Amino acid sequence: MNVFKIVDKAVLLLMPLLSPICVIDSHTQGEPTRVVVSGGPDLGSGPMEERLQRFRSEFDHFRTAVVCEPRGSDVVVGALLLEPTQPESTAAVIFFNDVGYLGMCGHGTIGVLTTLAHMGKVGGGLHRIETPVGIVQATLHEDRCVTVENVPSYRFRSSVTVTAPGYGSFTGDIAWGGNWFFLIANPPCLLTLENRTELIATTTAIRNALDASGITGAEGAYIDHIEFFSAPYSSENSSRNFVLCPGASFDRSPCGTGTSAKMACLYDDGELVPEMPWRQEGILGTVFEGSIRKGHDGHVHPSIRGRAWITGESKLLFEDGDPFSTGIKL
Ligand code: PYC
Repeated sequence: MNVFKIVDKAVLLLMPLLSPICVIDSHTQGEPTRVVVSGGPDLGSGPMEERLQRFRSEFDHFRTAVVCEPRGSDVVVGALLLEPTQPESTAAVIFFNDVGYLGMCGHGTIGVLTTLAHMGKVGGGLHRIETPVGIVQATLHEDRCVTVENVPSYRFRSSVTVTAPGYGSFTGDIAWGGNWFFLIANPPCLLTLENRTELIATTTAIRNALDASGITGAEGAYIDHIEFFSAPYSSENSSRNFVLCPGASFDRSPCGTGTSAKMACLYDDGELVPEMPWRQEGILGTVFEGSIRKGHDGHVHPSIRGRAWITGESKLLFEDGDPFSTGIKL
């Protein structure tokens, strides 16, 4: 299904970013997603990893123009809609933020499907969505919630200790949920919005310490998401989290890929079995309903369910001489 209009790369190179870019904004449980619905670069028709590579090397200015200030901010996750590589897929998407690219994005996938429904491009039911790290299945329900069955997730290493100078030692698990996470059970303070400055500083120091110590995900992958857990504030929920995203922002939602990584760890510990509900509360108190399924491939397939709300439809404009047409790199 062709739901996109693509601006030829040559046009973009001749008139960098002068063409309007149409976006639809939404938030999923508080976390924004900006879907680029037209005016995006032509990344070719190759495999998703190849398109991501091309985005990164030839059109990174497009990423910064769309999500960085002054048109966006560090909390906005962008989603570039692309023609899928397989006919049975509804769409392909590459997620990005102010500092780079995401493998997968749970809240963003809910935002993408809700946006496509808002545009009248898709109806209820099951949709395959291609991402650079694999295909996810997203179901649009009658109540407008979306369930995302994420890519297979797993714990890579357990009980890893790292010392963040000035902040102390932290022991956590390294897990994959479509992005790389370091998951820590003992936060230094309550997981509240009021404590966000301390939480951002501590998780940033932990991420730097992991990097400085050479502690990585599989095949040397940089761990760019740091996640603290505590008991939930609502007795209806299973746990509360705070997630530092790549860069300096924190996830306003309970983080779909972070919840997936957490459920993979719980499964490994024998604390979560297939089909058992896991309600992950985020820093705003909003919830992703999660569960896992054990696939025929032997892997844990996590699902998260949440809802997005459309917040705007805009045309991003680029006037001649604008010193910040490609965004402010903070
Ligand atoms: O929901 O997976 C997620 C996510 C990642 C970064 C921000 N949100």
